[in-house]
Amino acid sequence: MVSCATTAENAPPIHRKMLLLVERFDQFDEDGDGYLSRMELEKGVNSMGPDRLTQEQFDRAMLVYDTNGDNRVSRAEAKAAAANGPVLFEN
Ligand SMILES: [Ca+2]
Ligand SMILES: [Ca+2]
Repeated sequence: MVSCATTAENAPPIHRKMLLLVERFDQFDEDGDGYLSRMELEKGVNSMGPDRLTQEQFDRAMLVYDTNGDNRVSRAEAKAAAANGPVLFEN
C-alpha cells in the first residue's frame, strides 16, 4: 500500500523552506516580537537558497500559514502549518 502521508522529502519546495523556517523561527523573527511578519517571512525564506519564491507564492503561504488572518505568523501557526502544510499546498 502506498501511504498518503507526505514527507518533507516530496513536499513542495516552499513547504520544505517553511519547515526550516519553523526550526529557525527565532533567527528570522528579527524584531523579536514572537511573530514572523510577511517581510520577515520573505527575508527568511529567500535567505535559504538561490530559488527565490514569487510574490504569488508568498501570498499563498500567508493564506496557509496565517490561520487567524492577522498578517503575521505566530510560532503556533508555524508549527501547525509544518504539520499540515503539504496537504494544504496540494492543488
Ligand atoms: Ca517579528
Ligand atoms: Ca497569524
